[in-house]
Amino acid sequence: MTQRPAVLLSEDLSGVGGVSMTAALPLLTVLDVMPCALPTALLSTHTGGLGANTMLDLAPAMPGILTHWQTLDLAVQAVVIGYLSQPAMAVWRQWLPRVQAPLRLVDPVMGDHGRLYRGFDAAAVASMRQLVQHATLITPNVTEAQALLDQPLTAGPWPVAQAQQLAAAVAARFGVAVVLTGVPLADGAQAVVGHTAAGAFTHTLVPVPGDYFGTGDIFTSVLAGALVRGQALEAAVTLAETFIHKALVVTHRRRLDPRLGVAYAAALPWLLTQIPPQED
Ligand code: PXL
Repeated sequence: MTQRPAVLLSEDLSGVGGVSMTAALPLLTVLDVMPCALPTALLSTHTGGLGANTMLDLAPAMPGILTHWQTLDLAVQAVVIGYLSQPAMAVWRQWLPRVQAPLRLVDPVMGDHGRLYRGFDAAAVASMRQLVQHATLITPNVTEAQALLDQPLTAGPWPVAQAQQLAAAVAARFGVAVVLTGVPLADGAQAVVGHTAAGAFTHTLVPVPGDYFGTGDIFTSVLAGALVRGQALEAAVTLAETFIHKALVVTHRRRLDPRLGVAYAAALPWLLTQIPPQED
């Protein structure tokens, strides 16, 4: 018997809103890896504009789940960590150094557009600074990169050179590869800036209007899946960007409520042509 490469995915399960697990699990499955889902909290919705969400913290259950999984001989090729509340962050600060996986991808979800999300404060940022040191790759947006570096949060727009410096500074401080996402540029375009020990790259894209929830979670899932399926970092970033763009074009054209996430089904056939399922 063989196994698909396992991707340990740990973030919240928000029932409504198209973020985190609900967005990520189908994508990992489509990319023909085996998601191992470790929800960190159960929320009625995400925290961004759908009213008074409930939140059940699942952090106390996480060590037991991880301990059980260690007995299963899973071929864990990647750990992918997204939105975490502080108790779950504390669990991962202890466990991430112990998990053997070639890719440890932390999306340091904390804020956007120059502001921290509801529920995040200086203590959460300090905890995240410790966690990202144990990652191999992180995918902050500009606000999160500034928070990690203890810089004042600004909304942009950004000159490309300054965004490249920001990515380089985060990479140097935490000793990780960085993909800085969603950088707003003065001409209305957006940049994605990669900075790794092996080199740097900058992509610019024309953004789709609207602020759709789950975009970063989808980007990270496709990136992780593509990396585990053997793509090089820059190619995997291009794939994730292109997928999200195609999905957003359709979501926008259908006039879907941006608070309810991205309707990415129409972009899946394209994704499958880029990374087809394995046959044997
Ligand atoms: O998509 C990021 C995200 C994930 N999970 C929760 C959120 C958000 C963004 O607001 O609230 C619970």
